[in-house]
Amino acid sequence: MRTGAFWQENVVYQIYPRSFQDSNGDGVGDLRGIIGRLDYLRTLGVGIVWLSPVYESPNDDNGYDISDYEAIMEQFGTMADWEELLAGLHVRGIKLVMDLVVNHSSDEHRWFGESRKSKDNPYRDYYIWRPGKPDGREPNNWTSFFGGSAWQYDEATDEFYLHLFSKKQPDLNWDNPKLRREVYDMMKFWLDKGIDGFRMDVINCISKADGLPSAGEDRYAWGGDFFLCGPRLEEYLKEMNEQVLSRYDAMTVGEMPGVTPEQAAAYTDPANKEVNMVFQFETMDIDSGEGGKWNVKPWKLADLKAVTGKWQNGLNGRGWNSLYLNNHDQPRMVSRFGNDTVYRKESAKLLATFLHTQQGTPYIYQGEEIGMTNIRLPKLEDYRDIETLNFYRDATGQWGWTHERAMEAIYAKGRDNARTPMQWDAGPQAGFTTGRPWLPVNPNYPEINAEEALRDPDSIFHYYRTLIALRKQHPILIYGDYRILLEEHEQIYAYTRSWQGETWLVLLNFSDGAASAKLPPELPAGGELEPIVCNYPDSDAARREDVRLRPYEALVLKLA
Ligand code: ISL
Repeated sequence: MRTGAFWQENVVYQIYPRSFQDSNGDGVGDLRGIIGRLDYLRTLGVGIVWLSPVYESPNDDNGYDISDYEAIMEQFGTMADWEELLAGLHVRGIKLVMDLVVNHSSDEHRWFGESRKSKDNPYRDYYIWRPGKPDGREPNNWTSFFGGSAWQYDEATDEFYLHLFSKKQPDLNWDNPKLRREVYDMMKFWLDKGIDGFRMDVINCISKADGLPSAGEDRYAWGGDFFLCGPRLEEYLKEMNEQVLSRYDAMTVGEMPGVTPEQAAAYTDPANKEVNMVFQFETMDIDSGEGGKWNVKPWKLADLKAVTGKWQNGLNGRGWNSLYLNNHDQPRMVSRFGNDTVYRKESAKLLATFLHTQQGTPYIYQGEEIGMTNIRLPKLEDYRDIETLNFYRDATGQWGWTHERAMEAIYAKGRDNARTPMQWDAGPQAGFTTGRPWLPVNPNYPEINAEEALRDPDSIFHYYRTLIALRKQHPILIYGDYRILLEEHEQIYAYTRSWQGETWLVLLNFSDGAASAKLPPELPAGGELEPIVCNYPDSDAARREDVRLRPYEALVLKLA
């Protein structure tokens, strides 16, 4: 395990530009909007910004469908605006990480326009084309992440192309060295402009199994076994590192659905020269039942402990964890893992404590730092997310779900929960736009907004500042070994962090009731407990062997 890298010692803040700040009244966030909010980020204390895609895109999937990798989306501004943003971040000591979306492009990318023209076009092999089965069916039975077949028939050449996401997101063919070269050149284009790294979208999907075999006998089936962490993934990551990343001081975080701790330990082991971190999905799956995310089941603290332990221990001493509980694809964490009504503040702070006291790099998703919550939009037509809309179609069609059941699933898991505009103040449209926002503002903005959070010394925002500053001062929070205590406790999540002879104790009451426990006697020697941080004003909750915690109380103590 390495130590001392900037991407280990800083906290990352994710900006979803469409929803962050609009500067020109068109209802869509933009680069100049972000530029106007840089001091807010500096006040928070984050050291790295991850910017979701700002490239030219027809926005079938809000910028994750890119039609020109080296141009800025007109709605967001110009390259000059982007350069000003980069400079504005750097002047404040904040690094910039861009989104790299190269498992697929947009179908409106020039490469795809060429590729679909003819079977002998020089760009044909930039994508994955196959003839249909003799009976006219798709080349295999894989379904896409967004529902339906992962293949789209194209008349011009009478073949199908593969799209693991929407049909406007054709998969790039990584087995083609020419395509890989194009991607590496594009990465250099941005690195040469001075960026500090990449967040790599579904990067573990780039190597598909030879022969693209069907997944079983069903008409359609999830084919993840044949494209998640596929046969040549590590080869391609190493090549990318050798050709591009090793020549810059850049960080990488690979988004990897389905990745295991064993795989991640290899991918993030510095000796292997692949990526610095991965985003795993096991934590995000603890409230998913049979058949995936939409089949919502209540999550259990035991599962959170088990998954967290697997990752904390699995990567310790070898690779490096990324720590997140929400992003632009996930519901708001306070609504999902906390309590967004009575104990919103307490539970948001508890979850923040949990994230910032594990080994790894914490990621904050915009609005998390003020405790933004999920939204319930009354009509399906109010939703914009392609995954949500496709789900509703399949659920109420093929699967026979009622409208009510589908809407409840959307309220719990839909991606637009995270995409409502950032709540800046109590003015019209929460200060996000002077126009009509592309997605409604959450009606709770008069109470939950950044201006109010800055004013209130007890706010979630100021608690995040404290945690971020603590992590900077105390390497034990960054590098310390994790060890769970009270494993069977149903309300309390307790663990220690140990580093260079010191031990800290983290106590988290994940319930809305009071909780108590006896601390195990085998805790490292020493009787005194010095409180470091607590989400309640007075922190006398713990004595040496007897712990009492109030609802959602979070307490970090130093064992002296
Ligand atoms: O959003 C999801 C919810 O569980 C996933 O299915 C998601 O699509 C997957 O995690 C991949 O996400 C990334 O790639 C997608 C894009 O829509 C997401 O916004 C992005 O984060 C395709 O580029």
